[in-house]
Amino acid sequence: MQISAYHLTNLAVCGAYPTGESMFNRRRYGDEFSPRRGLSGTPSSLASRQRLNDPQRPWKGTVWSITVANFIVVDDFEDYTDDVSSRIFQTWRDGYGFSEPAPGYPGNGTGSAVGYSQPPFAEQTIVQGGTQSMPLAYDNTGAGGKARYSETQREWPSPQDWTRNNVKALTLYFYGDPNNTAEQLYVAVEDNAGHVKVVNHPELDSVLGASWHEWNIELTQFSAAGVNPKAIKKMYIGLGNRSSPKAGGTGTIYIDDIRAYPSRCVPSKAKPAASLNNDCVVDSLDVAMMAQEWLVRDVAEDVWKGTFSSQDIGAPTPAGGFSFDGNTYTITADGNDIWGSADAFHYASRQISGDCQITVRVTGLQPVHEWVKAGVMIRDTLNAGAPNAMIAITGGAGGGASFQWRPLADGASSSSRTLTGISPPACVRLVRKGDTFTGYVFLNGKWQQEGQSATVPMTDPVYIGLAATSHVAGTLTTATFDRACTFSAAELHADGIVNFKDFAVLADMWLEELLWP
Ligand SMILES: [Ca+2]
Ligand SMILES: [Ca+2]
Ligand SMILES: [Ca+2]
Repeated sequence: MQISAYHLTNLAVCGAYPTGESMFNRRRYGDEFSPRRGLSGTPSSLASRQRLNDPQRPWKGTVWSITVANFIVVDDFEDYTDDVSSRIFQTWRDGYGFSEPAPGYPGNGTGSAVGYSQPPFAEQTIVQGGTQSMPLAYDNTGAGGKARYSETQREWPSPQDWTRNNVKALTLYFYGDPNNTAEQLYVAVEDNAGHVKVVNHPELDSVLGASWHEWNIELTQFSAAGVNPKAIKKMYIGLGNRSSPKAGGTGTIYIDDIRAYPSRCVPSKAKPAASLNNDCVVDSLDVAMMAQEWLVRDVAEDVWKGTFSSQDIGAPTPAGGFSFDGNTYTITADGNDIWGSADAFHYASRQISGDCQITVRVTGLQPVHEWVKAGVMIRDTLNAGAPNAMIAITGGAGGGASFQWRPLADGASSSSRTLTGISPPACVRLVRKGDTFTGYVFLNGKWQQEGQSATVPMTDPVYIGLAATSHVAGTLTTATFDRACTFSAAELHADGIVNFKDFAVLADMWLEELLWP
């Protein structure tokens, strides 16, 4: 069952009107379309307006399929222009303010700057949806008070009801930059009685990632703090600490697609254990995925039977480190890169002979560079230019993961980066069979091979273990790992093989659905 959308199929359009509020007053991009008033109207009334392919001159015809997304658009940043009456920083007010139209706005006193100083004022390349997003520059280096945090606010002329259509969560997308100073990203809302609640993003480093991040906030976080969700008057987006400002740094992030959603499928927040295909319902798709894994067995990994020793390879400065607390393996690492003809990184490894494999989950990786790397490696020696093979999670580059290898000592490195959409937490596996090395990423519910296998001759014993490099000489990154990956998502009954016992668990959860919040 599709729960986040209306599907209209093959409806005859009996009456079409060229004027009035209609779905075609809004833009359509890709397969998604955002009605100005969200869920206004019923599927049949929406379908009866106009035909898809010419919003200016509607005619009667057949609508084959329309999907109307099930959310309220708070702001998608598509309506701002370079005209004096509709510039982005006139709605999202910042520290700079503006002079026209009169009487202008003197600025909110914080270190924020919304939009660019020259047209086009909105960002038109780095966008999550449509053709525009909001650049939000921050400068928390000021002398004190408001000059030490950066905030933009939007005020609605009349209070907004954020309970209509049963909405339960606020979602926004943001995009960072590894050159940013890490500052706390927050969203605050204020009701018409002046009650304000600030919600911080859970990760301080979130503004360093050069990719779009979806941030889901349960609306009860605001209402539980006394903010009336039926009368939202202002929304703030900021960086720093607005209640106790302290000196910080600078940077720029981009904001797009601020929406209010009813409960919906958010697999990263909630899904039934037996939904193998990363949606929120247990159905035939999951049976099909289990069939693909049928009788797959767990493989013993001897690497975990010993203890790791750790060292810097290639003499990076400052020195890195390694620790294990019984559950989490942590590496701090400097280093130019693991690439080219010589490497600089931190390596926690042990020696092993013969065919072997290692599987870990990279649970966190501080994104100090888009090519920061953390993953599993098998290496001939501990020399900087040693032959090696590695499957690494990155800071976003290469689709988020790279399988790479250096076949000859002090020779060039090669890589494969065909899988995309990968970010921590992510499971990776490296397998050695003879001189053949194969890298895998666990993606969309199953293990997927990254590119082709590589041939890297090595002499036993080899070094196998965990590796990380910051890719920024002089700057450390922190990578964390654990062993929470299963050999198959279909292993619902934990006995080391996918068989009827796992199917029994799945059948027991048949058509179970879990939405968030
Ligand atoms: Ca947009
Ligand atoms: Ca499913
Ligand atoms: Ca099993």
